[in-house]
Order: sequence, then C-alpha cells, then structure tokens
Amino acid sequence: MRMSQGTFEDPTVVQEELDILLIGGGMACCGAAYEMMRWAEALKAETGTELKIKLVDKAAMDRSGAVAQGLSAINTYIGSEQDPADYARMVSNDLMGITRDDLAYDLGRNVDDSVHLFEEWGLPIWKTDADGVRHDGAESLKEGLPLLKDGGKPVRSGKWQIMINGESYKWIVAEAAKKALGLSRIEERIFIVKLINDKNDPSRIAGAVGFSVRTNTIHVYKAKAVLLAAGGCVNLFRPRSVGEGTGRAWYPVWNAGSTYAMAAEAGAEMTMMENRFVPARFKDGYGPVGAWFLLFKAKATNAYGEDYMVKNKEMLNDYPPYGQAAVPASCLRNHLMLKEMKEGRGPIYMDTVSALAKLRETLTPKEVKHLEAEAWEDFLDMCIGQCGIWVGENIEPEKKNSELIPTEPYLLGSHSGCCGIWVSGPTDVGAPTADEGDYDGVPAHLPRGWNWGYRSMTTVKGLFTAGDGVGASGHKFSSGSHTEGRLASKAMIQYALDNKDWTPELDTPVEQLATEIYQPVRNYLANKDYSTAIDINPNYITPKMLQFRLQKIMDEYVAGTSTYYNTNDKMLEVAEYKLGMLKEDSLKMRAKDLHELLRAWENYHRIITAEAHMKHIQFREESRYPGFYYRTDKNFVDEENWHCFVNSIYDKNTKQWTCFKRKHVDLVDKSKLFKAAAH
Ligand code: SFD
Ligand code: AMP
Repeated sequence: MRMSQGTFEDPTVVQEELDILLIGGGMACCGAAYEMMRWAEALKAETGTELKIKLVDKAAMDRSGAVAQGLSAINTYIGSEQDPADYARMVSNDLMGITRDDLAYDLGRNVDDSVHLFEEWGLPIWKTDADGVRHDGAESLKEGLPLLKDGGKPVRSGKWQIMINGESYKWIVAEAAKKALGLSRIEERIFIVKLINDKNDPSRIAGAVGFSVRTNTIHVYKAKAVLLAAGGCVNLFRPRSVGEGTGRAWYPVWNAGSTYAMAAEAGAEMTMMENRFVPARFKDGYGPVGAWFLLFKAKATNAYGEDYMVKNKEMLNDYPPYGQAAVPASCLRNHLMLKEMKEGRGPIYMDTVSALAKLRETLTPKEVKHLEAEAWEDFLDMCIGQCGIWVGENIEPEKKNSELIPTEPYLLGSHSGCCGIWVSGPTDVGAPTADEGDYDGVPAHLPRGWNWGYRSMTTVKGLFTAGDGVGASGHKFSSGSHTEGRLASKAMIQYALDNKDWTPELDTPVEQLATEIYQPVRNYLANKDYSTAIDINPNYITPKMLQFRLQKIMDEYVAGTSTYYNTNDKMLEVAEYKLGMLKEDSLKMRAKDLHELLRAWENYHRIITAEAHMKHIQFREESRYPGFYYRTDKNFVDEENWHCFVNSIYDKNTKQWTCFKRKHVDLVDKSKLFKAAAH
C-alpha cells in the first residue's frame, strides 16, 4: 500500500483485504447491510469470529440510487389480502409468462417484513381508519392508528401498492443501514470499474477495483464474497429529452449498467437481457402514472377522448394469455396505446379532469382537497421536474388533461422489467427431486439449473446480486429490492464462513489494473495540447460524445423511440457492427478530470449492457414484449419455440457473447390469472 498523496497523473493505490464487499448503496445494499450485521454480530458474540465487511457506493448513500428523490408509494406489499403465490402469478403475467416463480415467491413471502422495518424506522405510511377514512402518514401517527405489523390497514393505491409520504424514504432506509454497518465499514464516492476473478479458479470471484471520484486514489479490494447491486441501466438509448431537456430521464441517469457489465465480464450467466421496460409516463417530465391509474382511477385516452384499452381490446387476443388476464401486461398496455399513436390519433392523454371530477362525487370536500394535494405531492415526492412542467404549462390537473407518452427503453430487473443475472434460488421452495440434482450432489428441489446452493449467488462462485441485478423476476420495486439484499446477505455470510480458510488471489496484477483504470486520464494528458480546443481532438473522444454515439446506434437500430420500437435481423446486424466499433473506440475516451473519468467508465458499462441487450434480441426469434419492442421479421409470440429463458455468457478475453435457451417451468398454477378463475 502506498501512503503518499496521489495526483491526477499518478494516483495512489490503496489495497484492502475483506471477507465481504457490498457494491452499491441503494435499496438492495441497504437491505443487505442491515441484515448482514445482525448475523455478523451474532457470529462474533458466539464464536469470536469477526468478518471484515465493507460497503462502497459511487455516491452518498443518503440520496443514492433510484430512490434518491423519494417515492410516494411502496409498490410491493403483500399484506393480508394476497399471498406470495398470487404475487408470483402477477409477476409472471406482467412479464409475458417467463419469470422464475421460485424467486418471486420467496420475495413475496419476505417482503412485508422490510416494509414493517421501514415504518419502525420512521417512514410515514398512509392508513385507513375503522370508518374507512384515509389518513396520510403524519396524521395516522397523530390519530394513533396501528402500525402495519400490528394490523394497521394501509391505503392501497392498487392491489400490491401502498401509499407513503416518501420524500425522505432513502434517508430513512440508508440511516438504518449506516447505523448497522458503522461508518468505518462504508466508503462513499468510490466507483467500482470491474470485478476480479480468482487467479487459481476463474469461476470464482476474488475482488473488485475502482477509484475515488473525489481524490486521486485507486481502490483494490480482495474479498471472498461480493454483492453486486449497482442498479439498472439508463441512457443507453437516445432519450426523448434532448437539447434543453437533456439529462431528464425516468429511472436515474446514475444507474449506468454497472451491475450487468461487471457481472458479464466476470463470467456470470445473464438472463432475459432482451427484456426492457418502456414506461408510459407524463410527457416531458417523466412523471409516474401509477397513482393516477390506480389511486385516482384515471383513464388514458387518445386525442379524441377514446379509451384505447377498451377500443383496442381485441389486440390482446393475439398474445398470451389471449385476453384472459385480469390486468393486461405493461407491454401490452403500451401496444394498444402505440396503435393510436402510429395511426395518427395522438397525443395520448391522462384524463385527470374526469378522474378528479368522479372522485368529487363520492368523497368529502376534505378528502378531495387531500387527493388534489396528493396529485402534486406524487410528483414532488419522486419526480419534481413534472411539477415544473405543470407549473410552466399552466396545468391544473382538475381543469386540464396531461399528455402521456411511452419513453425510451430502460434496462432493469426490479421494476416492471426482468433483465439481469441468473441466480441460485431459495433452498426450500419446490419439491425435492433427487435425480435432478446438479449442484455437487445436492438434491434439487427446483428445476435443473435453478439452484446450486447459496440463495442469490450468480454462476460465479462468491458473486451475489439483488434488486435490479436479479433477472427473470421483476416487480420487486423498492421494498422487494431491500428484501432481496437481505436474502442475499444471509447466504453470503454462510458462504464466507464455509470458505474461511480460502484466500482470494487476483488474476490481474494491481499495477495493470491501475493503469487500465486511469487510461482515459492518460489519453487526455498525452494529447490535450495537440489542438487549441480541448473538446476537439483527433486523438481522443469525450465521454459525452461517445454516449451520443451509443444512444444513436441503440435508438436507430435496436428499437428505440425513433423507429417506434421496431427492429429486425438486418438492423441488428448493423447495430452489432457499429457497437463493436464503438467498443473499440471506447478505449480512446478521455478524462480531463475525475468527473469525466466516472463518465467514461459509466459509458463503458453502458456499452457492454447495450451489447447484451442487442445480442439477446437477436437470439430470441420472436417479439415477446409487444409494446416494448418488435422484431418486425418475427412479429409474433411463439410459445412453442420461445417459451423459455434466454441466457448468455460473455467471454471477456474473446469479447464474444454466447446465447442459449433455458427451459421455463411454472411452479405456481397460472390458471388463477384468468378472469373467470379470478372471481
Ligand atoms: O413510481 C455504484 N421505484 C419504485 N419503487 C417503489 O416501491 N415504489 C415506486 O413508486 C417506484 N417508482 C419509482 C421507482 C424508481 C424511480 C427512479 C422512480 C419511480 C422515478 C423503483 C425502486 O426505486 C427500485 O426498484 C430500487 O431502488 C432498486 O434497488 P437497487 O438497490 O437494485 O438499485 P438502486 O436503488 O438504484 O441502487 C444502486 C446503487 O448502486 C450505486 N452504484 N456504486 C459503486 N460502483 C458502481 N459502479 C456503481 N453503480 C451504481 C448507486 O450509487 C446506488 O447506491 S414508480 O415508477 O412506480
Ligand atoms: P408506475 O407509476 O407506472 O411505475 O406504476 C406504479 C405501480 O402501478 C406499478 O406497480 C405498476 O405495475 C402499477 N401500474 C401502473 N399503471 C397501471 C395500470 N394501468 N394498471 C395496473 N397497474 C398499473
């Protein structure tokens, strides 16, 4: 370890040896941190063994990750009205039938406990009193309404969602995680660039390397177990907000694909990377729609006031479950909306005026006032920019409807999407079938290849993931991501103990890692005087320009907004070629300061993620998610040949992807999905 102060030309390298490293400080890692320390402390008290644990986040935990701005609903709370199997059914239906029931069920049976903790830590949760009157969080406390865990009744915005006063949601959750860990186990503003495999066993993780975005320091961590939970991927497609609106997005721009790219480069099996989420959002401000559809019972219409979900409902018969779902999948809702847009009956509107007028018929004036305030608070809690649009365009939602639009695509595994990493499932779900065992003789209770010992471990030994990282599930949201972090952390403690005599060895010399990470800095320093304007230089490319190039390729060839989400085999061929060139050129990115170094590596992660997305869409010869993307050369869902997972493995040496099918099995009876059975 060098102790001298680093410079931009010559950064200090700091090395540390750990048992467990947590990468990310979002919902999943906060859950992991809280749960892990409960087990680690018990272990220390019982045996004297003290595990060395550290959490690193590229930002500050209090406001990092997708919940940074706050939220106004917790979208996954099972409560007493549903059971975990219902939840697994809903997840499957929304994601067109191809999800892992074991993961969804396991999450469903544990998620409420995280929500109860949030309430205990001070998160205000709306409640319904004995007379059916709704109270927001502060008022519920004043009224002495019971906590959820004591039978308090939440205000359900939808079947799965409950309302909160959540502008400080992330502060509250982060505080509990920080308290559990203690500040000495946390390093903020460290951006992890890559995972490092073990020198003696490439299928095992040995650590990770990153850099400080504040000081000229490179950090190398050796660890037996690593939790990689660095969120989803945003800004790999050209956003609708360009020019004056650049930087506005729905999911956070600081989710840069780090989870997917680093896992893939470490050799982890990826799953469903063809899946994406194209949320329908309030136009220009990206304001969420859930509260409007579910709480205010608003309808979306075409420009002529027609409800396209009713008008176009026959279109649902073309896709599974063939018009039978009680709630059509999110992609299909987009599919019906896009018909109106493509045939020239846009803009699409959220009919806020009728919704609020209808509520006025049944609610007391006080309740109406409260709901009208909530219409604003919904955005103030989680998407302040949308309030700016309403104010700027003189929109009073009770008087004027607001435009909706399907946004650019996002890649995530925790919201209404299911791309991510293939993980080992729970150990106690399913029926034991001794002959199916494929993990060192452990009898499998799940379908072949769904379990290999430690819950949430990827196919790389010692590498775990949670939240947006876990693929083939989805609809976990904030509470479920926290829960998944907790589930992973217990297995990680077990893994660290089972491997306590093993010492990780990095497969790459530290000097080489340091050189690679600061390459963009050297590109800049070596060439900056070649031209008179530092942004214009034939010897390097700025991270901003490279990002534009990536977004243009993805938008125009991989089914972005400019082609109405259409692509085909030929367009994908062009994309593949162009992405290959871009990957080559990415080594020429410059960093004129630490901020640009961050941007450069974020872009690198986006490129690898984008490539995975493109390769998976190319491999899956059908259009599984109409409304999210269409392969116009295979514009149908082919249940016979493609009702399966698409998984892939990336080889970091040859830089090639190998995609393959994995069998899909339903563990939960899906017939209950159907309208008739639902009654
Ligand atoms: O309205 C590195 N979400 C909603 N969840 C709900 O429960 N209710 C809602 O109301 C939700 N809605 C919503 C949501 C998100 C957003 C942005 C909006 C609205 C506008 C979803 C949840 O927020 C989401 O599911 C979870 O936060 C996912 O958790 P996790 O842990 O998987 O990801 P994260 O929280 O983004 O954290 C990522 C962390 O990684 C760090 N990081 N650290 C080191 N090195 C690197 N290379 C790193 N890269 C990233 C980040 O700093 C962060 O700490 S609504 O739409 O439905
Ligand atoms: P959103 O604001 O779109 O992120 O949605 C928040 C929650 O509401 C998520 O659980 C969505 O699945 C759900 N949701 C949004 N719109 C609808 C809809 N039209 N019908 C049913 N559920 C919806």
